[in-house]
Amino acid sequence: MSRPSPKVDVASMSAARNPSKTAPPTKSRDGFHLIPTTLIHYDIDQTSKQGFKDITFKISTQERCARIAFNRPHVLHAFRPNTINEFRKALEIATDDVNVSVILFASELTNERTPAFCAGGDQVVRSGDGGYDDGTEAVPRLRVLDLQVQMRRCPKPIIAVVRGYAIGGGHILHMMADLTIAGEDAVFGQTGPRMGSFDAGYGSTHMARLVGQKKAREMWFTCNFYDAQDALQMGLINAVYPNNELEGNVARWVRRIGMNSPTAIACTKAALNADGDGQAGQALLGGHLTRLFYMSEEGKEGRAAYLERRAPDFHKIPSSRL
Ligand code: 1HA
Repeated sequence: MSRPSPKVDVASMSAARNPSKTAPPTKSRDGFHLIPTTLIHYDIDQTSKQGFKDITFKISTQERCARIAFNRPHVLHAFRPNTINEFRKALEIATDDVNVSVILFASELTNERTPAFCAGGDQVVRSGDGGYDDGTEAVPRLRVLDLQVQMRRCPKPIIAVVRGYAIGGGHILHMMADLTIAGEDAVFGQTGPRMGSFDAGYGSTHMARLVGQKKAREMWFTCNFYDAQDALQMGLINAVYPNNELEGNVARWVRRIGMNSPTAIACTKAALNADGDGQAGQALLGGHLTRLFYMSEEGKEGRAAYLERRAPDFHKIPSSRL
């Protein structure tokens, strides 16, 4: 089903044009500050349609944006197997939706509970048989590592929007997001070594790539917590805004990224991940490359020659001359 094309405020890019030929260089020349901070309106709510109980899932057609949010405020959005499986399904839908350019990971806040992005694995359903058991899987199982990989392979930028606690496995999910934008009440940390858990995968290695080896060891070994300014300083997050300005500023980031080339973004995301993801990372980057090559004259000549039962003549094509 096709939806109306989004009305992106491209004027905010050219409005940054300065007619002077001698104006001093300035970072505001990028026009970012001109992009509106009006809140994103989500016109499609898929939460009930998909039967989601632990998350909400909405799409804004206008802004080309999907929002997947934890919705277990009574446990500070700690996740159980069902939560993660719903997240995985919503992320798959958002990834496949050609009308979505940016995906937000967030949390639903209520006045009755401390603000939180996610407090990690739900310890109430943690099983002594390895994994977590909420009765939705045949055996104790928590597919959060699969969700992490799915986030890496998603060609669209994922932005974690963090209010309050991002702890344990919840902290790792924000690290796995491509960008993190936080409210000033955000608090980040690992608790595994204090309560009998650890993540020896991305939760360790990606953290070290983000904040460096010393700081990563400090976070894991001490289980200390860090506020939003600490996190910004150590390169764990991208930006901090006053709580009441967070949503509007996230909208600005969404609009800016939504204006940019989806292919350029997908390729740079794959490239940035490739060195850490080994052959699987290179394969993803290679997939983007092959898609582009199939659209080239050189690629098309190979197909045409095969179908026409003749030898290909690649050298007649200017772009083949390396
Ligand atoms: O390490 C892994 C994994 C590793 C490899 C592979 C998969 C993994 C999957 C998951 C994880 C982990 O996530 S391990 C880390 C699990 N998370 C935690 O250890 C954090 C536990 N929570 C806290 O330390 C604190 O709640 C807090 C510092 C975030 C906030 O403290 P505060 O403000 O004092 O709130 P608190 O009263 O503790 O919590 C509010 C309510 O939320 C409580 O429920 P209530 O007594 O009101 O009924 C509390 O029990 C509940 N809650 C908070 N976090 C969790 C939780 N319930 C279950 N599980 C939680 N994680």
